[in-house]
Amino acid sequence: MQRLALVSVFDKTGIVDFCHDLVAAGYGILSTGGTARTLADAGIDVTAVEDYTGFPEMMDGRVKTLHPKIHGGLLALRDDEGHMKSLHEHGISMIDVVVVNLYPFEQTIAKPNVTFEEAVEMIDIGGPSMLRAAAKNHPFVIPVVDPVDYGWIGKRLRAGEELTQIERRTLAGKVFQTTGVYDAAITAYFQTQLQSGADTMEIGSAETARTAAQTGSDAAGAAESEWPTIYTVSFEHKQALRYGENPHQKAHFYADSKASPATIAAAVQLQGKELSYNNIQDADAALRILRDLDDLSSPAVVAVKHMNPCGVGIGDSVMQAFVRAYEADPVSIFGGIIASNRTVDEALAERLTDMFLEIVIAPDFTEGARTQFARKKNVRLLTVDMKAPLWLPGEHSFRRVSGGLLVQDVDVSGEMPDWNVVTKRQPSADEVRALQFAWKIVKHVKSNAIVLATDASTIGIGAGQMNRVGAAEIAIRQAGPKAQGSVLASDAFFPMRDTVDTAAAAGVRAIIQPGGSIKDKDSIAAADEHDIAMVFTGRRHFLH
Ligand code: 93A
Repeated sequence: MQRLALVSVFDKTGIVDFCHDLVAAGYGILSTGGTARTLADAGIDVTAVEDYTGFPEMMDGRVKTLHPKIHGGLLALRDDEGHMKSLHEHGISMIDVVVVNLYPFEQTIAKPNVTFEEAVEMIDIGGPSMLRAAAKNHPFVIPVVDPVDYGWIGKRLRAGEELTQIERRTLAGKVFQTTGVYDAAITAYFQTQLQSGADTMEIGSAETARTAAQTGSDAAGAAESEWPTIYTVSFEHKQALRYGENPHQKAHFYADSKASPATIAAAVQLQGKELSYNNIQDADAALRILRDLDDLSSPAVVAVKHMNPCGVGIGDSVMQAFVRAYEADPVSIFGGIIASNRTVDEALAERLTDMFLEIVIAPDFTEGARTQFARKKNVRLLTVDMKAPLWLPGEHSFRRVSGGLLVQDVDVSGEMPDWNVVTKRQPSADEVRALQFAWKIVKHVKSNAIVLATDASTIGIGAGQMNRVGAAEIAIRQAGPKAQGSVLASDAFFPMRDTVDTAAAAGVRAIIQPGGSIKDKDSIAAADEHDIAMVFTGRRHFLH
């Protein structure tokens, strides 16, 4: 019996050559309208699907291949007597190869001024059905979705060779990947259309902000009703990771296809081992801190361990910034990540190669710096564009909980909120600078968080404590004698006056915190007693 290939492609590139191979390999060709014409024009003997099924293509092509004579021929198990009997009874031929590519849905919606109806018409139904059927039955049917595969498959079949089961399974996997991505694009598009009156706005991705920026609409202020009923997240596979947070956890890295060049997903690695799961998280944390310091417009260096900053320094030069970040906590930086907002030069590279570091991130490295790092092959060097925005307004962050997904706006409020001095003493100019700096850092420390700082560096950081005074005690112990004359930032209000008393005893001179506790007046009284200047920001920065 002659073998059959079913060919139905939107993109006709390469299809004639491939069908020549199939014909030479002894296949008969079944094909849909436009494809059949292309093949016939090229002199290939082709049977129209409608002639084979006895049903015309109808409804403007919406129904072309959706017929049991097609799907029976694709899905029948060749080694199942019952299936073979059914084929015979209904006059169905087995189809051995399926070559399909889909209506270009994504390209269509990318065009300006496309209506919803036009977009919907570009949802391919018959194509994915044939591909999925062939992929399901891949031990017997070869599914070909990617024109890249035409060449080698044509050559093998022409040579009279069978494809191996591994090859067939690989091709089937490609099908499900393709239809999965296709459906994800449709899902995302429908989500954007769920919003009342919005033709072009998308919820829940960077696209929201980009579209909003283009249209001047306020995506970040989307009303409650505009959040989708079904929240779908779609990221593209970027890389397999050796393992997750721990060696027994498998892990992969997925990226936003439109990730800003400022993100860790777009970082360029110049040398070193592959990034690990923990590296990616830590590097991301470092970038987030650095970018919040942007408006200080000074060279800044951030050291990160376990997603918390362990030292942050600013200075007149990148070296000075590094020394300050280092001296903030020379112990914790061991095995950490260093991120700089300025080019790393040879002198700094020399210092950094003396230490054990996992990663160094910067917008650039000088030749001399690269040569220095070349001696330490394991250190991962990353460059990131630090001019492009890291976050766009309206972007969301996600946290998996058992049985659900928490979705919230990213805490992008890096700019200083209006603040309110609540004590008798006003902060001095130096203290104001230090308070602003400490406030930017405390936002990035796991809660409960306390940061002690000068106007140029952190000096003590208390992270992730279950009570606030405990976090303060850790920060103060870390600062040691440097606490004298420093400022303190707290990510959330003081539930009682104990943190102020503890800070005063260590020599802290000014405090910044959100305020809002019913016991604020006790904390204010304590600050006044100790002649501490205290500022309320009215904004909390929990980070868990
Ligand atoms: O409108 S459809 O979803 N209905 C179908 O029954 C059907 N069968 C094949 N689209 C369908 N196709 C698609 O037509 C294929 O996936 C392919 O993209 C395209 C090829 O059409 P033509 O051969 O007429 O150019």
